[in-house]
Amino acid sequence: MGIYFSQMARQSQAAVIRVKYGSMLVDVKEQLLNLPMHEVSINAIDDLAKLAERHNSVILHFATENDHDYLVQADQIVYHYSLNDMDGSAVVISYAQNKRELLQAIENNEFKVYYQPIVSLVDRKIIGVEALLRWQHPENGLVPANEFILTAEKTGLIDKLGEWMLQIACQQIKTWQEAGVPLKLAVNLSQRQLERAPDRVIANALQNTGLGPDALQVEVSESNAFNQRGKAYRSLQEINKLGIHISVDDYSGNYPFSPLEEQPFDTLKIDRKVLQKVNNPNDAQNVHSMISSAISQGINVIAEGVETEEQLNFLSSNLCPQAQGYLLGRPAPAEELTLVLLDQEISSPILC
Ligand code: G
Ligand code: MN
Repeated sequence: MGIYFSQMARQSQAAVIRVKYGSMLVDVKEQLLNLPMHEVSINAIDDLAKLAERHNSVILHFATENDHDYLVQADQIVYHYSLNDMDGSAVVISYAQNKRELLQAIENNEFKVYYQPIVSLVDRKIIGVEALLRWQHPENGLVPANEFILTAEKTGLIDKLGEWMLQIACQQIKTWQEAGVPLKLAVNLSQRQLERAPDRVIANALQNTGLGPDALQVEVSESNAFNQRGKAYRSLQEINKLGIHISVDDYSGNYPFSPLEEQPFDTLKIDRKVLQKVNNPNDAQNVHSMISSAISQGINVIAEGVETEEQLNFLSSNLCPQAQGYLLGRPAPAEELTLVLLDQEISSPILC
């Protein structure tokens, strides 16, 4: 058939959704768009699908909160079909269908927890891991979280998935700790999860697995960490009371921070997009200030998305204490990481 739909949410994460085309449900795949010169409006999605077929092209789907734009690009023309959520039956069908698929996947044990190393730049040792959800799809292979998390959020399945993942990850860290590897665990919590009293779920996971609260670091978005009037903010205070640490994920400097005692988080994770710009002297200066002012106020810093030696050198020379990224370690299943961790302990055991 050769027709794929692509969704690249303009502001939020990209996700795969399933869209009805004729009597079929078609998978949405990611695709980059080079905007051409002319734009033509199309009145029906079926007409757009026919155009795509004729030009042997893909349909791109962009979504903002309420609007969906479907585009076909051919011969320097972009054909454009616009859909509002109010009449977005295609989108509604896609969520219902995907929810069934996700439920099935939970039942079939197709979700896996991967762990990405967080490394101390002082001695290059792995001091923690970030738990990341992956879907081992029977046909599509390993699916990263950003392709299904949107559906999981919209359908509420994230609650079930999040609870399951927390339990598995806490258990794994406890196992590593018992094998002599003193690791910390970072887990992401979305706004929806934060708004639904996550302290109970977290306390349960800690109790069931025997993991100490001090070993747990909850990662939350900038807006949740700084918006003191938000519903999520109260949960952060409750989580804090349990002795669990909080870090600001994808920190880009949009919100100024104050000293440690005045806010619920104790760690900033510098967004990889910020790190990608350190070639520019101005941006480098900003990152330098971000690191030094955080450290001087007792806030820990982890640089995310380290991919090159240059970035790593920059971080080391600017005294960034910790980092994470493909250069230092890709997300991996627990079994794979166990070998690396044990090896690390044998070559330089931590003395208690
Ligand atoms: O938003 P958050 O920082 O939690 O996102 C983590 C995601 O980033 C994971 O899906 C992980 O696979 C991905 N990731 C981790 N390290 C790197 C990296 O060095 N480069 C890129 N592009 N992505 C990374
Ligand atoms: Mn994260």
